Amino acid sequence: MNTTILGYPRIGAHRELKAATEDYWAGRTDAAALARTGADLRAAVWTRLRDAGLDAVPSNTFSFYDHMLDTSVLVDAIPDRYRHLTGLDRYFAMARGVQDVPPLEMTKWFDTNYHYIVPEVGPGTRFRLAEGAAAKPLAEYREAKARGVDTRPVLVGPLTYLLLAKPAVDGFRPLDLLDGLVDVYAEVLERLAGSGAEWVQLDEPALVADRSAEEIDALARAYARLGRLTSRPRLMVSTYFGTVGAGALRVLAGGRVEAIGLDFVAGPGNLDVLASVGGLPRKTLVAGVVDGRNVWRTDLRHAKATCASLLGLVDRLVVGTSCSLMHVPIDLDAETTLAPDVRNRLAFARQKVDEVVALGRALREDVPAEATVPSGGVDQAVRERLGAIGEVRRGDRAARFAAQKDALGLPDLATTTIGSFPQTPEIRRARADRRAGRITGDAYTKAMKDEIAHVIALQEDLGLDVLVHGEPERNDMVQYFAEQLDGYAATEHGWVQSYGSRYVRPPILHSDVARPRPMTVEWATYAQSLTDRPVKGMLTGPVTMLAWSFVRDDQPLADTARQVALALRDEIADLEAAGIRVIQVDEPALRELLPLRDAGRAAYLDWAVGAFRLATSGVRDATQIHTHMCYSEFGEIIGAIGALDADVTSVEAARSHMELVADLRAAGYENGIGPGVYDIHSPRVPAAEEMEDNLRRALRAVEPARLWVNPDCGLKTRAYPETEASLRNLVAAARRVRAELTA
Ligand code: THG
Ligand code: ZN
Repeated sequence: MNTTILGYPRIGAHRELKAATEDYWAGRTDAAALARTGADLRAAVWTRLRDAGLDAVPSNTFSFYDHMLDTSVLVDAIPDRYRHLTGLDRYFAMARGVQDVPPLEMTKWFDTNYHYIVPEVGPGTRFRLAEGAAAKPLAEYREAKARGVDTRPVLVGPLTYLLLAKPAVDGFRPLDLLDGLVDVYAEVLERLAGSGAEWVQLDEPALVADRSAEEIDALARAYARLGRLTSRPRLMVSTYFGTVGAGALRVLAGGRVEAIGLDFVAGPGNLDVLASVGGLPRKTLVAGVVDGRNVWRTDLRHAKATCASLLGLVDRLVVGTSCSLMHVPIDLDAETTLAPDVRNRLAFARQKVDEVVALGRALREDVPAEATVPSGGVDQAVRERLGAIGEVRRGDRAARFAAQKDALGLPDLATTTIGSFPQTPEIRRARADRRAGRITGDAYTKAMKDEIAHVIALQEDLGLDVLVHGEPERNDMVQYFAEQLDGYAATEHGWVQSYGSRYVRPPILHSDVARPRPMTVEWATYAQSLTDRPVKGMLTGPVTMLAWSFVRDDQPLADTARQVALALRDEIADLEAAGIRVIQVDEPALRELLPLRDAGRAAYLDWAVGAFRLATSGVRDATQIHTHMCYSEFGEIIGAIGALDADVTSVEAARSHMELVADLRAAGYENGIGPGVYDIHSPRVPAAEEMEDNLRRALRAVEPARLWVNPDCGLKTRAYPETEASLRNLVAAARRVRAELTA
């Protein structure tokens, strides 16, 4: 092989996979129809990749839901609660739950916006190779071969699989199951060899995070065992999303695997690590020089130079992508509305395959490769303003607390919601009609204002203290702002899988960011005009605006974050001037961008916190800044929460029994806290007593004036009946606990 890619999007150019799975779940089609769509999608990818001229085409990159879940099924890591089910029913039950059986947990795949289904393994887990279609790498290899494409099956490597698994019982160590798991992988490899597979790709992205000596030993043991198999395909171990650890690379370089994949985009340190272990004089290096995670065209001349600098260090060089292309949209050619100067800078999955092929040819034939020097549009005014901004900090905490108490007159245990209210079919229809030009701007505005008036009246009736306008005008909290900021472009078809059948269409941040006009002021002031109670202005924070977009790579993320922050700072000033007294700046993705290695974390948190403070520090003491985060385990970032210096922070806490409140306090956080008192991710209506218990528990760690009462996230995915009932109980709970405190 001379050229390859590590993986390709599986959702289909027209989101065929989403339609097929959702039709199956709704009972509109049967398993055979779903299987047919799967087979068609796989065949289309294999033939496309072969016809594009790649020397080696991956298989088993398809999935009906998630490749980690597929791996759990492959090795029969099925928790007992799903054992009574079989086949697809069992598979989707593990992903989504069924009546009375909750699903497996889902979490972020490294630092991407993709979510995987977390394996659950414990003392009772006995790995064994699944049969038939569940032995998916085998089935897909044979299926591709029958269609005339000899592929390289891709498996999640055994070490990464166990390092990402969750113990079924406290104290259990998944890595203790390694030997049994490797036995199953050995069987898979033998069977693949028996079917004619020449290569297999084992993905070990866990090797780019900090790893203990024990974990490196486990790596050595696993690959020594697989390497010794007498009948097996050649082994390619791929790492991606960063720089591989020197210890891990030394093990792989000295071991029996035939090829190693390194990411030269997210892991610029890989060149040094490679040199430090003496190169790979007897192995193949798959050099990931085409970015699999971002949408920019590759500077082929630069990539060719990188490859050339590697040639002396390795036996053979293969040109590849930095990681699977599943993280980028499928085809730039499907886009019709992008400005030419932006479009010229872009490459989606299909175009990136062509880049890999072109680069392979340029190296082989030693012809010059085309240089692309990407550069975003410059907004001199924005740069000058940012250069002139000095220290960003708000006034003294005690003074702010007093000023806000005066200005807002809120009770102890103040009640509020996170921001969005249910997005009814009528609201979605109005937005779609507006996009399609079926209704006028005025009719759209009226529909939104009617909804806002309804949400305000409802909240007054419920007795909430700080109201929201409900965000009916927003599709996605990032897309909404991106559409209104200069420097951002939207795609029409640029879907990327987020989890299962849920996809996102990340906007593209290509140039300096500026705010041509206010973005939320009209809706917020309209809502405020309907009530005497404070209405929160609602914004998305700078880190989340970057985390959920494709971001220019021609300047440091920190600089781009400051530009977004400046636009938000202006928006906040306008909201304040228009009489909005409480402003929430959400940062649900703050933890997501945390570097995988310890070494980069302090610098990241420094700019992330700096951007938040730049956005929020321009207000008077009396204006209250809130923030919201969608998780309950803060881990490495808990200290940074205090540094954000928001007046109130709401978090998900219902499922952790409010322990988080004490954790935050212990980490030095002293401002207001709104631990979610109920879980909005299910339609269940919690009793007031349950929420009262949560509040009493929280009060052990925070004083009543700093405790806020709210659900754990926005309500846009819920329906009105359960939302109304739950919020009624929430207000009742707050009132009862307040009464206890004064008694
Ligand atoms: N916005 C963006 N990224 C995100 C989230 C978000 N990443 C993390 C998390 N939230 C992912 N969660 C979801 C939840 C729902 C959907 C997608 C990601 C979803 N998507 C619709 C679908 O596939 O049917 C399409 C939505 C649309 O029409 O825009 O429901 O909140 N950026
Ligand atoms: Zn949330």
